[in-house]
Amino acid sequence: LEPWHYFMVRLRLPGGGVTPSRYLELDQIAGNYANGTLRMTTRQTFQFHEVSKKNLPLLMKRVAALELDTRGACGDVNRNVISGVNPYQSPLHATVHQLACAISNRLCWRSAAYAEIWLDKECVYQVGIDEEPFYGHRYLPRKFKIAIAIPPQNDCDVLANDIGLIAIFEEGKLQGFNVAVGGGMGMTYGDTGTYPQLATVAGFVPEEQIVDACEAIAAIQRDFGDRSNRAHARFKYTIDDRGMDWFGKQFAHYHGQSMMAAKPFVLNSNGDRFGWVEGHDGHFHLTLYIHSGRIADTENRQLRTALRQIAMLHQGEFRLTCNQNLMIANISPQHRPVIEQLVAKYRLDDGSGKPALRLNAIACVALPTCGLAMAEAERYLPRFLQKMEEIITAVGLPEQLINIRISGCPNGCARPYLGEIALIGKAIGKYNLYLGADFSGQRLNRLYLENVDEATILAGLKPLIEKFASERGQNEKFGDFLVRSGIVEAERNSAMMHSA
Ligand code: SRM
Ligand code: SF4
Repeated sequence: LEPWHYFMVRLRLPGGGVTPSRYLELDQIAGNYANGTLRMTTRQTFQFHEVSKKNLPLLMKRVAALELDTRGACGDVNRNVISGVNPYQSPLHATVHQLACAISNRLCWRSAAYAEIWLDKECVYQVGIDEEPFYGHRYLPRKFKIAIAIPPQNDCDVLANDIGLIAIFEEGKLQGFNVAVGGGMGMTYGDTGTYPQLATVAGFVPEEQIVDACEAIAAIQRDFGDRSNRAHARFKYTIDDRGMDWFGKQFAHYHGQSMMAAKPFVLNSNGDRFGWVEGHDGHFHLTLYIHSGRIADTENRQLRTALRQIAMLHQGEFRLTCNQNLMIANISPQHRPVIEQLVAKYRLDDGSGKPALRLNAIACVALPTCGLAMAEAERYLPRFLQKMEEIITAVGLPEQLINIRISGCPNGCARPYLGEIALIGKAIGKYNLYLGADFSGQRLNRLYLENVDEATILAGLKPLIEKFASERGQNEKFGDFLVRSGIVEAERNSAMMHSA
């Protein structure tokens, strides 16, 4: 008898789109080979959970039959390139989406071993043939992440990535990208050499060079990243150890020319926009709030059934956001009423209900499937939200949006260091409370309370929310208020990580 192992499988889905017919197949795969749920992630793709060893090859073949794959969804390679843009919104958005796919394809690993192992293809490896012209035999020192934002939206938390591309456009025409480097969220408790960090804007690269530029930057990390210590192997440490001047010189060498001076840009929010939006061609797009990205049928809500019904009628696309939510994109005016009926019938959440706190709340998977979890996250979020909603409603602010992030451990899969309020797991029922990020993904938060239970967290937050309600400036956000009123310090560096 073998031990009972099960697997998580994550798709590569650059830019996060699937057709309704593919969605229906993925839903069926989740039912046949996984735990009957689909999980949308903070990097815009689907995960299947609890896939048994027996079902694993069957699942992989079904995924391949959809012309989808899992290459680069995990491992020490470039990961899913994320870009919260909806390509149907405007020609500019479509171009940016195509670039996300082009970067993903350029940095996708090529080894035929994938097909040999999962798709029963014959071994084609020949000595002397270079299967991986970019990655070579050793791939990258660590995972590598790229995101693209179109200002003023920062719905992908662009600065949390190894490479963050910020689109620069004039009169609706894409000029190129400001390129930020060295972002990342993960840290390890007790290891002060590890820290979350926002990427630094290094300069501007014209549109036609951006795919090459990303390859050049990934090659710098491939050649200089730390291969001796995995906790120090992310690109942020490669850059911090050597400095931005060093990076600039390496970039000029690897890319063949220097970056130009960065262009001005403004980012004003890092959440999703919910509800209906009309695109440039008169088609509609509906973004739904999905609690922690989990598509499941439960006693209270038949979400999986509802989305299946929509997929059977919908002729546009399903688009995953970088915040675990779902957009039903490209709905013709004729089809809008039928989608509206299904949204109403299944009581799907289009963001119009109050309190509004849940709309900017993200939790990572954590228990029971994540082997690294120290505390609950996805399963704890509803309870925490309910408690916070009571507090925010009592002070008369049911419409207030606050970025709330919960991660079950300091790896930071919910990008918690960018939460105005964040809980990061320490032990079962215990969290570190971080406060004071901004609302646009451009300021990290600070540790406020360490290793505390729910009662202590709520007792700490209640007076702050009350103070916010009575003393906030017009349109002031909670995180900014905490900084302005001196409750948390504005900026921090790695040395400040462990103190309030
Ligand atoms: Fe993550 C590892 C889930 C986004 C930082 N992450 C894991 C693993 C695979 C646990 C493991 O290695 O055994 C988790 C699987 C849990 C499960 O049961 O499904 C896991 N990460 C997730 C997801 C599903 C969270 C979610 O609830 O949406 C996200 C999937 C992304 C995707 O589709 O590719 C996810 N992970 C992130 C992010 C956010 C982002 O990329 O925007 C981060 C922080 C950004 C960063 O990388 O710096 C993140 N995950 C990590 C780390 C820490 C990396 C580090 O530099 O220290 C680990 C652990 C590791 O790599 O050793 C990790
Ligand atoms: Fe698991 Fe930690 Fe990532 Fe949450 S943050 S999914 S607990 S690795």
